[in-house]
Amino acid sequence: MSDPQPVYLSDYQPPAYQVTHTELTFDLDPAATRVKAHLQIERHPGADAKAPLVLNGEHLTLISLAIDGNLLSEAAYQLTDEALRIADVPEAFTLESEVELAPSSNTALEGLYQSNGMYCTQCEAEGFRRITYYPDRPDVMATFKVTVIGNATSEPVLLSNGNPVDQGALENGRHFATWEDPHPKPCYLFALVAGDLHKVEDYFETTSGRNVTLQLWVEQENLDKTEHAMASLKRAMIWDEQTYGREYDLDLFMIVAVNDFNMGAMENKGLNIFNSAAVLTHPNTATDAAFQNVEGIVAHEYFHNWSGNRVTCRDWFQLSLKEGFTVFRDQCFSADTNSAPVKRIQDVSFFRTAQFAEDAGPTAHPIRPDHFIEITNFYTLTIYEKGAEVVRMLRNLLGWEDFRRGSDLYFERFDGQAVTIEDFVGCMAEVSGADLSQFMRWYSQAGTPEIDAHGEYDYAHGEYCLTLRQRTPATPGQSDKLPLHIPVRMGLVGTKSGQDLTLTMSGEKLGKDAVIHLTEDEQTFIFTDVAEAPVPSLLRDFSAPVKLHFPYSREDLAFLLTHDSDGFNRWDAGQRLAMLALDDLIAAHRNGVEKVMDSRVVEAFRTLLTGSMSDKAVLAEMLTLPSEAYVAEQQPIVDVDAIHAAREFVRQSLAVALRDEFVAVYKANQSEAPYAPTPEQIAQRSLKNVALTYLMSIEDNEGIELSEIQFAAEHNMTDVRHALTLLVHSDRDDIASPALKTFGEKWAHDPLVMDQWFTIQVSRPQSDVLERVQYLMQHPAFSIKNPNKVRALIGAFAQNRVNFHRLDGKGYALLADVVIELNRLNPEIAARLVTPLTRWKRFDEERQQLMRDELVRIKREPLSSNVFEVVEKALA
Ligand code: 0A1
Ligand code: ZN
Repeated sequence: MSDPQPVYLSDYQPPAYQVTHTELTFDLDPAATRVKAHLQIERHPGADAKAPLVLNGEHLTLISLAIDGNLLSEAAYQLTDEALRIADVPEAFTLESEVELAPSSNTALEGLYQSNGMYCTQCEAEGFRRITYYPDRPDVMATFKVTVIGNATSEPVLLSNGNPVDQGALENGRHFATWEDPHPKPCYLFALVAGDLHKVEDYFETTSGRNVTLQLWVEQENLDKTEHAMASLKRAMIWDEQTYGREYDLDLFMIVAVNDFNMGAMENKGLNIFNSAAVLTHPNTATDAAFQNVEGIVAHEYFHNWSGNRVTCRDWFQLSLKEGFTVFRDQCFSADTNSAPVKRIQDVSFFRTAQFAEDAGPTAHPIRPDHFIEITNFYTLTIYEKGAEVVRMLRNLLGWEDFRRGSDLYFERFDGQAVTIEDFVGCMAEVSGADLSQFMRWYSQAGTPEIDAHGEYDYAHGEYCLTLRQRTPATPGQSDKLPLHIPVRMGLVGTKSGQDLTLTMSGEKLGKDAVIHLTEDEQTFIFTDVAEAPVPSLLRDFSAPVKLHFPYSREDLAFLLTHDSDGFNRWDAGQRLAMLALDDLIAAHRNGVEKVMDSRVVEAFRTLLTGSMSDKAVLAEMLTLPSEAYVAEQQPIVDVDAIHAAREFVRQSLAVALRDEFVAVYKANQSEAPYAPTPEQIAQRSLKNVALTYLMSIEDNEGIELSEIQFAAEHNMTDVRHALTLLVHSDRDDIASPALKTFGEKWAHDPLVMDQWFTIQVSRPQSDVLERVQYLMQHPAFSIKNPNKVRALIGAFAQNRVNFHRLDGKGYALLADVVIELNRLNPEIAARLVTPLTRWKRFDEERQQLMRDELVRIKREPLSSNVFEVVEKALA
């Protein structure tokens, strides 16, 4: 067998044939579903009259094929494992086909599959080709009419996109429903759901007066977990009307929850399908983080109705066109709905840890890749989150008003079309008159740009001179990088006044907060009339997705921590201060020198804990140390044990020094109020739980007691889970083991809670974790076929830095074993799961060797194209 080959953006050709209308009939059966397709097809006016018709199709058994009613003999077409080719077709015709497929044995969860007995589909990116022979590409857009036939008892509910137009009983206990979607769509937005589902219904009236029925379909036992998602949906609908002027365009909007799903959710037209973890919440079963996640994902999928569905992507290289824009939209929605600074801090903190690592690893790629082997490998943090940062930069460069005008133009001009990133950026340039040609490099250049900055204050002339130098490190296949257009939002904070100083450049007053544009390799910016020595506050609100290096002293950082007018940079100053202390301690640990805590960090924390900071949510973030993963990201070679030891030392030193303050903060933020996922309550709970985390790092008696009480009170899952985690991660197994047992028994019936139960256990730092993972893989609640379980147990274990990176290599071997098994069952999940091993270059030689050995072992297997692509890159 030859290796899978990449496709290239530069090879793009418009389709020779368009499907203008698609009619499908599904006769559902677990092992032998029949799908009849009736396609109206037209040759593209510009295409060669002799162009063959080539349709994608995989894992299908062809039963019959006809053109304009005439059955085709086998000689009239060619069939391979991946395509159906008909050499000679008229200019316009109908193609009828019938195929058979087996949903019950579809463990890849792409195309039509069964989850808990219920039928559902996942077609993005290239799953539709597992349903019928079709030009499975996003630039083929058709209207759809779909009839679903199922058993009236086991599948009382039959759903597809658009509006229900017919339904009725059939012989043998069967029944049918017919759906019509008037909006032309690419086949990746097709969806079908059939099963024993129950609905919660609500209504929404759009600004122009359209009455929309909103339905959330779930299994019966989950009916009490739908309220938050429904409320979130309505908030998202209003927000998109008010913020982007976008209204919903059908009379019905449906969301379905399924247990087996590869990703978070899917924006199928009018019929969003959700991983149950991304939609179901209840105070007793879901944490605050889960509530916020659900709100964001519901909004994300809803926003796709315009950014993705009405205007879609020409080809999959343009994926960030819909994903970057939609993530940016959902981030702004969540910021508006909750605490804006906290949302930004959390997003950036995750981004700098995980996307920076991706950009520095063997699978680094631009937000518009120029080739790929397997598109499902490109649903990445780069395409999504870096894509959103780039859209955010556009918003900041243009200002909201022009950005909104650009967005209006984009939706209006390209409605019903499949377009490119140039089309989007072109609208932004057109309405604003901005020259965005250099900016376009953000789409084609991979890697995280680094800015080396330094500044000098000239007392005599009252001038501050800031020099910025940019470089983007080489990434695989891209050694030479060009300078990018980097907007740097900044201020100069006066060290005497503690206030932002007015920025004056070349005689022009820019205000107290301004954006300077770094476009060259190196540029110097001279600010005049600077009356006092300043500390620069750079890259405010993380104005560009870059690494910024500035030689801040610890005093500078302590100053910014309390004086910066930008909330994000106040937090960042605290993180930088903690990083400096951690760097020293990592070095001390390595050199076997006694560790000494930096008193400036202790004092900064004391100020925070005893000060009058009113935003508790931001305060909780400021009291949280950079994660081990983030610290690792800053090291040239990751020293797993030194990082863990240093971070524990800082935590414990802070807990010892500020014990009483933490107890006081905990007590001041306890509340008996009934649970609500409001920003105020969430802020209070996070602050309280951060304080408890410090107390538990020293196994303080009062901390243990408070954790036990919090666990037993069963007030809400946020508090219960946090307390249980702290107990399980402490050395007090005498308390933790019975608590885990109680929790596991109480929630044995609830898969989403059991996921949390798995994660809590395998993320503890103690050295028994590997054995626990092996043991839990045999637990009845675990199934390797369910992606949520795999993520909760195996994925979480691979994030457990000290245990996954054990020096005997057993952590790596366990992951490789699971990857090998999943490679056969669910290649998409297998390819994601292998990621931690691909980062081997970042570790010491011994670990490098062990990780490589496992990758080589995986490579010897007969691999799916998904795993092949990732492992091949990792070993290159
Ligand atoms: N478009 C969805 C994410 C998604 C992508 C691929 C999937 O299967 C391969 C499933 C969902 C979103 O952005 O939410
Ligand atoms: Zn999306």
